[in-house]
Amino acid sequence: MTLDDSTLDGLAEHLETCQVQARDTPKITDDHPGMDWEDAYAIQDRLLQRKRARGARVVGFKCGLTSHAKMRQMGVDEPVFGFLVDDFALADGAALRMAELIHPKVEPEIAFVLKRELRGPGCHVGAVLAATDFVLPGIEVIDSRYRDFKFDLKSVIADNTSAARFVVGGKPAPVYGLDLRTCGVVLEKNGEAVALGAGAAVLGHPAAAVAALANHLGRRGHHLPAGTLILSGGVTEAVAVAPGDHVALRVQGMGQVGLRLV
Ligand code: OOG
Ligand code: MG
Repeated sequence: MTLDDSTLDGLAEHLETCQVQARDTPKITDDHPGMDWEDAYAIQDRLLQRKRARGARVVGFKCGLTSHAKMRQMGVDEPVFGFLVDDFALADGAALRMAELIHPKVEPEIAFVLKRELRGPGCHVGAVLAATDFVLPGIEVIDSRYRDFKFDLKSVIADNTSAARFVVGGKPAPVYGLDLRTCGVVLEKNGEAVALGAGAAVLGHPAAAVAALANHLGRRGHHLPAGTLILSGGVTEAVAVAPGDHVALRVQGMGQVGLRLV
Protein backbone atom coordinates (compact mmCIF):
# COMPACT_ATOMS: atom_id res chain seq x y z
CA MET A 1 0.00 0.00 0.00
CA THR A 2 1.53 3.32 -1.00
CA LEU A 3 -1.44 5.72 -0.84
CA ASP A 4 -2.97 7.08 2.37
CA ASP A 5 -6.64 6.79 3.30
CA SER A 6 -7.62 10.25 2.21
CA THR A 7 -5.99 9.79 -1.23
CA LEU A 8 -7.74 6.42 -1.68
CA ASP A 9 -11.08 8.00 -0.67
CA GLY A 10 -10.50 10.95 -3.00
CA LEU A 11 -9.73 8.68 -5.97
CA ALA A 12 -12.82 6.53 -5.33
CA GLU A 13 -14.97 9.65 -5.13
CA HIS A 14 -13.41 11.00 -8.33
CA LEU A 15 -14.06 7.79 -10.28
CA GLU A 16 -17.61 7.54 -8.97
CA THR A 17 -18.31 11.15 -9.95
CA CYS A 18 -17.01 10.43 -13.46
CA GLN A 19 -19.37 7.47 -13.64
CA VAL A 20 -22.42 9.32 -12.31
CA GLN A 21 -21.82 12.36 -14.53
CA ALA A 22 -20.72 10.29 -17.57
CA ARG A 23 -17.44 12.22 -17.79
CA ASP A 24 -14.06 10.76 -18.64
CA THR A 25 -10.73 11.31 -16.88
CA PRO A 26 -7.07 10.61 -17.58
CA LYS A 27 -5.96 7.36 -15.95
CA ILE A 28 -5.24 7.82 -12.25
CA THR A 29 -1.74 6.33 -12.41
CA ASP A 30 -0.67 9.46 -14.32
CA ASP A 31 -0.84 11.35 -10.99
CA HIS A 32 -0.03 8.33 -8.79
CA PRO A 33 2.64 6.35 -10.65
CA GLY A 34 3.76 4.53 -7.51
CA MET A 35 0.30 3.06 -6.85
CA ASP A 36 0.40 -0.71 -6.16
CA TRP A 37 -2.10 -3.59 -6.57
CA GLU A 38 -3.38 -3.21 -3.02
CA ASP A 39 -4.05 0.47 -3.60
CA ALA A 40 -5.94 -0.39 -6.79
CA TYR A 41 -8.24 -2.92 -5.09
CA ALA A 42 -8.58 -0.63 -2.05
CA ILE A 43 -9.96 2.10 -4.34
CA GLN A 44 -12.34 -0.46 -5.90
CA ASP A 45 -13.47 -1.47 -2.37
CA ARG A 46 -14.13 2.17 -1.50
CA LEU A 47 -16.13 2.59 -4.71
CA LEU A 48 -18.28 -0.32 -3.59
CA GLN A 49 -18.70 1.17 -0.09
CA ARG A 50 -19.94 4.39 -1.70
CA LYS A 51 -22.46 2.45 -3.80
CA ARG A 52 -23.61 0.44 -0.78
CA ALA A 53 -24.12 3.67 1.16
CA ARG A 54 -26.49 4.73 -1.63
CA GLY A 55 -28.46 1.49 -1.27
CA ALA A 56 -26.87 -0.67 -3.98
CA ARG A 57 -26.49 -4.40 -3.35
CA VAL A 58 -23.81 -6.73 -4.69
CA VAL A 59 -25.35 -9.30 -7.03
CA GLY A 60 -22.20 -10.80 -8.43
CA PHE A 61 -18.68 -10.44 -9.71
CA LYS A 62 -16.94 -10.13 -13.04
CA CYS A 63 -13.69 -11.38 -14.47
CA GLY A 64 -12.07 -9.17 -17.08
CA LEU A 65 -9.22 -9.44 -19.56
CA THR A 66 -9.50 -13.22 -19.47
CA SER A 67 -9.19 -13.73 -23.24
CA HIS A 68 -6.22 -13.00 -25.49
CA ALA A 69 -8.52 -10.93 -27.72
CA LYS A 70 -9.31 -8.61 -24.80
CA MET A 71 -5.73 -8.54 -23.49
CA ARG A 72 -4.49 -7.63 -26.97
CA GLN A 73 -7.21 -5.01 -27.45
CA MET A 74 -6.39 -3.31 -24.14
CA GLY A 75 -2.60 -3.87 -24.18
CA VAL A 76 -2.44 -5.73 -20.84
CA ASP A 77 -1.55 -9.28 -19.89
CA GLU A 78 -3.37 -10.32 -16.72
CA PRO A 79 -6.98 -10.89 -15.66
CA VAL A 80 -8.69 -8.42 -13.34
CA PHE A 81 -11.77 -8.74 -11.12
CA GLY A 82 -14.63 -6.43 -10.22
CA PHE A 83 -18.04 -6.38 -8.59
CA LEU A 84 -21.57 -6.20 -10.02
CA VAL A 85 -24.36 -4.36 -8.19
CA ASP A 86 -28.10 -4.46 -8.81
CA ASP A 87 -28.05 -0.99 -10.47
CA PHE A 88 -25.99 -2.45 -13.33
CA ALA A 89 -28.59 -5.10 -14.27
CA LEU A 90 -30.77 -4.69 -17.36
CA ALA A 91 -33.65 -6.88 -18.47
CA ASP A 92 -33.36 -8.99 -21.61
CA GLY A 93 -34.28 -6.80 -24.60
CA ALA A 94 -34.22 -3.61 -22.53
CA ALA A 95 -33.24 -0.21 -23.88
CA LEU A 96 -29.90 1.11 -22.66
CA ARG A 97 -29.71 4.90 -22.65
CA MET A 98 -26.32 5.78 -24.09
CA ALA A 99 -26.48 9.30 -22.60
CA GLU A 100 -26.00 7.73 -19.15
CA LEU A 101 -22.62 6.38 -20.23
CA ILE A 102 -19.37 7.76 -21.65
CA HIS A 103 -18.38 5.46 -24.53
CA PRO A 104 -19.97 2.05 -23.94
CA LYS A 105 -18.87 -1.16 -25.64
CA VAL A 106 -20.47 -4.60 -25.47
CA GLU A 107 -18.84 -7.93 -24.76
CA PRO A 108 -20.10 -11.49 -25.29
CA GLU A 109 -19.69 -13.48 -22.11
CA ILE A 110 -20.63 -16.77 -20.50
CA ALA A 111 -22.23 -16.18 -17.09
CA PHE A 112 -22.29 -18.63 -14.19
CA VAL A 113 -24.75 -18.82 -11.29
CA LEU A 114 -23.59 -20.83 -8.28
CA LYS A 115 -25.69 -23.28 -6.29
CA ARG A 116 -22.94 -23.70 -3.69
CA GLU A 117 -20.33 -21.32 -2.33
CA LEU A 118 -16.80 -21.33 -3.74
CA ARG A 119 -13.74 -20.58 -1.66
CA GLY A 120 -10.16 -20.11 -2.76
CA PRO A 121 -7.23 -20.55 -2.64
CA GLY A 122 -7.08 -23.93 -4.32
CA CYS A 123 -10.23 -23.49 -6.39
CA HIS A 124 -10.09 -25.22 -9.81
CA VAL A 125 -12.26 -25.90 -12.87
CA GLY A 126 -13.72 -29.08 -11.35
CA ALA A 127 -14.77 -27.28 -8.16
CA VAL A 128 -16.39 -24.51 -10.20
CA LEU A 129 -18.36 -26.97 -12.33
CA ALA A 130 -19.50 -28.87 -9.23
CA ALA A 131 -20.71 -25.64 -7.59
CA THR A 132 -22.45 -24.23 -10.70
CA ASP A 133 -26.24 -24.22 -10.79
CA PHE A 134 -26.42 -23.10 -14.44
CA VAL A 135 -24.64 -21.11 -17.13
CA LEU A 136 -26.29 -18.56 -19.39
CA PRO A 137 -25.42 -15.95 -22.04
CA GLY A 138 -24.46 -12.51 -20.75
CA ILE A 139 -23.75 -9.24 -22.53
CA GLU A 140 -21.52 -7.00 -20.49
CA VAL A 141 -21.63 -3.27 -21.25
CA ILE A 142 -18.26 -1.82 -20.28
CA ASP A 143 -17.65 1.91 -20.01
CA SER A 144 -14.15 2.77 -18.86
CA ARG A 145 -14.10 6.07 -17.06
CA TYR A 146 -10.68 6.63 -18.65
CA ARG A 147 -10.30 8.80 -21.71
CA ASP A 148 -10.37 6.76 -24.92
CA PHE A 149 -10.32 3.50 -22.89
CA LYS A 150 -6.59 4.12 -22.27
CA PHE A 151 -5.50 2.57 -19.00
CA ASP A 152 -3.07 0.25 -17.26
CA LEU A 153 -4.06 -2.66 -15.00
CA LYS A 154 -3.96 -0.71 -11.74
CA SER A 155 -6.09 2.12 -13.10
CA VAL A 156 -8.69 -0.27 -14.54
CA ILE A 157 -8.91 -2.26 -11.28
CA ALA A 158 -9.53 0.96 -9.33
CA ASP A 159 -12.29 1.78 -11.85
CA ASN A 160 -14.05 -1.53 -11.05
CA THR A 161 -12.77 -2.98 -14.34
CA SER A 162 -14.95 -0.66 -16.46
CA ALA A 163 -18.18 -2.29 -15.18
CA ALA A 164 -21.31 -0.36 -16.18
CA ARG A 165 -24.27 -2.58 -17.13
CA PHE A 166 -25.00 -6.22 -17.93
CA VAL A 167 -27.83 -8.38 -19.14
CA VAL A 168 -28.15 -12.14 -18.75
CA GLY A 169 -30.92 -14.37 -20.00
CA GLY A 170 -31.42 -16.92 -22.74
CA LYS A 171 -31.98 -20.49 -21.72
CA PRO A 172 -30.00 -21.21 -18.54
CA ALA A 173 -28.38 -24.63 -18.86
CA PRO A 174 -26.75 -27.02 -16.40
CA VAL A 175 -23.04 -27.57 -17.14
CA TYR A 176 -23.47 -31.35 -17.44
CA GLY A 177 -23.77 -32.16 -21.11
CA LEU A 178 -22.16 -28.89 -22.24
CA ASP A 179 -18.57 -28.53 -23.36
CA LEU A 180 -17.86 -24.96 -22.33
CA ARG A 181 -14.62 -24.96 -24.33
CA THR A 182 -16.10 -25.72 -27.70
CA CYS A 183 -19.44 -23.97 -27.26
CA GLY A 184 -19.87 -21.28 -29.92
CA VAL A 185 -20.46 -17.63 -29.09
CA VAL A 186 -21.88 -15.24 -31.70
CA LEU A 187 -22.46 -11.54 -31.05
CA GLU A 188 -24.73 -9.82 -33.56
CA LYS A 189 -25.18 -6.11 -34.11
CA ASN A 190 -28.22 -5.16 -36.17
CA GLY A 191 -28.55 -8.74 -37.37
CA GLU A 192 -24.95 -9.11 -38.52
CA ALA A 193 -22.40 -11.31 -36.73
CA VAL A 194 -19.72 -8.87 -35.54
CA ALA A 195 -17.73 -11.01 -33.10
CA LEU A 196 -17.50 -14.76 -32.71
CA GLY A 197 -15.56 -17.27 -30.74
CA ALA A 198 -15.75 -20.28 -28.44
CA GLY A 199 -15.63 -20.66 -24.68
CA ALA A 200 -11.99 -21.79 -24.71
CA ALA A 201 -10.97 -18.23 -25.62
CA VAL A 202 -11.46 -17.46 -21.92
CA LEU A 203 -8.38 -18.86 -20.14
CA GLY A 204 -8.79 -22.19 -21.95
CA HIS A 205 -12.12 -22.81 -20.17
CA PRO A 206 -14.49 -20.14 -18.78
CA ALA A 207 -14.70 -22.01 -15.46
CA ALA A 208 -10.96 -21.32 -15.07
CA ALA A 209 -11.81 -17.61 -14.90
CA VAL A 210 -14.34 -18.29 -12.12
CA ALA A 211 -11.71 -20.35 -10.25
CA ALA A 212 -9.22 -17.49 -10.63
CA LEU A 213 -11.85 -15.12 -9.19
CA ALA A 214 -12.47 -17.42 -6.20
CA ASN A 215 -8.71 -17.65 -5.62
CA HIS A 216 -8.34 -13.88 -5.88
CA LEU A 217 -11.15 -13.35 -3.33
CA GLY A 218 -9.74 -16.10 -1.09
CA ARG A 219 -6.41 -14.30 -0.87
CA ARG A 220 -8.33 -11.28 0.39
CA GLY A 221 -10.42 -13.24 2.91
CA HIS A 222 -13.61 -13.28 0.80
CA HIS A 223 -15.55 -15.99 -1.03
CA LEU A 224 -18.33 -16.46 -3.59
CA PRO A 225 -21.62 -17.27 -1.83
CA ALA A 226 -24.26 -19.60 -3.30
CA GLY A 227 -26.48 -17.72 -5.74
CA THR A 228 -23.68 -15.44 -6.98
CA LEU A 229 -23.72 -14.41 -10.65
CA ILE A 230 -20.31 -14.33 -12.32
CA LEU A 231 -19.41 -12.90 -15.71
CA SER A 232 -16.39 -14.92 -16.81
CA GLY A 233 -15.00 -12.30 -19.22
CA GLY A 234 -15.32 -11.21 -22.83
CA VAL A 235 -14.79 -14.06 -25.30
CA THR A 236 -13.90 -11.62 -28.10
CA GLU A 237 -12.85 -8.01 -28.40
CA ALA A 238 -15.39 -5.51 -27.10
CA VAL A 239 -17.63 -3.98 -29.79
CA ALA A 240 -18.51 -0.26 -29.94
CA VAL A 241 -22.22 0.60 -30.14
CA ALA A 242 -24.30 3.64 -31.12
CA PRO A 243 -27.89 4.75 -30.48
CA GLY A 244 -30.28 2.78 -32.68
CA ASP A 245 -28.20 -0.40 -32.54
CA HIS A 246 -29.63 -3.71 -31.47
CA VAL A 247 -27.25 -6.26 -30.02
CA ALA A 248 -27.95 -9.98 -29.61
CA LEU A 249 -25.73 -12.67 -28.16
CA ARG A 250 -26.23 -16.33 -29.00
CA VAL A 251 -24.34 -18.96 -27.05
CA GLN A 252 -24.56 -22.55 -28.19
CA GLY A 253 -26.83 -24.57 -25.91
CA MET A 254 -27.88 -21.49 -23.88
CA GLY A 255 -30.18 -19.50 -26.18
CA GLN A 256 -29.85 -15.77 -26.74
CA VAL A 257 -30.08 -12.45 -24.95
CA GLY A 258 -30.28 -8.90 -26.33
CA LEU A 259 -30.18 -5.16 -25.76
CA ARG A 260 -31.28 -2.04 -27.62
CA LEU A 261 -29.19 1.11 -27.56
CA VAL A 262 -31.13 4.37 -27.48
C1 OOG B 1 -11.71 -3.75 -18.87
C2 OOG B 1 -12.78 -4.76 -18.58
C3 OOG B 1 -12.64 -6.01 -19.40
C4 OOG B 1 -13.64 -8.26 -20.01
O1 OOG B 1 -14.63 -8.97 -20.07
O2 OOG B 1 -12.55 -8.57 -20.52
C5 OOG B 1 -13.78 -6.95 -19.31
C6 OOG B 1 -11.90 -3.05 -20.19
O3 OOG B 1 -11.60 -3.64 -21.23
O4 OOG B 1 -12.33 -1.89 -20.19
O5 OOG B 1 -14.81 -6.73 -18.73
MG1 MG C 1 -16.38 -8.08 -19.43
